[in-house]
Amino acid sequence: QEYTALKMKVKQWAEPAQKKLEGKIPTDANVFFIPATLRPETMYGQTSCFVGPALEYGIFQVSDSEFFVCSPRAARNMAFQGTFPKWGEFPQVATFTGRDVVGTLVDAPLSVHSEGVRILPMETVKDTKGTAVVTCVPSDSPDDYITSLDLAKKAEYYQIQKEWVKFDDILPIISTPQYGDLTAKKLVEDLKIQSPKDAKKLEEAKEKAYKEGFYKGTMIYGDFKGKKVEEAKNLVRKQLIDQGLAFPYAEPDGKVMSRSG
Ligand code: ZZB
Repeated sequence: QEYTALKMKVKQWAEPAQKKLEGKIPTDANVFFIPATLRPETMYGQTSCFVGPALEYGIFQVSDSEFFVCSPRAARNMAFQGTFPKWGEFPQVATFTGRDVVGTLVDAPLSVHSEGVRILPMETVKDTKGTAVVTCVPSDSPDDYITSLDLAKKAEYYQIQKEWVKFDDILPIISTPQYGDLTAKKLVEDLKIQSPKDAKKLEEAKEKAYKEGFYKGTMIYGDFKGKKVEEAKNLVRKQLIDQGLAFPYAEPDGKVMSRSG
């Protein structure tokens, strides 16, 4: 199983990021946050995009006008997968922490939120997996659901604006026999998950959501409405890649191979 690396174009930088970037990239450059996802069929339901506030991120130059934001580890991997023009090279033009980019407004391809979504902090993002950028789908990812709930409840503590979380009415995109139209919400409630730090329960919820969603889920939103998730997954992925909105990304250590679906 391979990740889909999504291209979320920056529309407006948060101020601290803007300052660190000054003079480092052309003013008309296109910069993209690159979340790695295993669920391309859920992209309609994106409401925000997470970074680890304490983690280090780089801006990497892909061409004269195109730059990617992700962890240096992920950029290195991409450099051996043909993402950058020169094999093995991943020119880094700027560095910042996740905290610096919180509040940045980015485009979320396929999302109902066509006005864009905000970069928000998620303490549990690991920089040993994917790109350390995680797109948030609270309808189908228990981690995203509980983190969004926590951010909305404690906006002040997290130094964000409550409106940035977009948690008020979550769009149902996949229906499953066991968990209904909002799989993540149902599992968080059933398993009594209280906080984004309930790691063990969240792992269980994620496994259950993956299984039920992949094998029993039906799309109830988007271009492939009515199709089984098993089939829609690759159709949405291909559509995103064909439109230049995503590209394949693999982890070299084979960890992602263990995941079915
Ligand atoms: C959108 C999405 C929608 C995701 C969903 C999941 C679900 P896994 O299964 O452990 O290999 N992710 C990616 N990178 C990271 C990271 N560095 N730290 C924390 N979380 C990360 O993880 C793959 C999924 O975990 C990815 O797919 C991403 O969230 C997140 F409806 O993207 B996903 C039931 C899960 N549903």
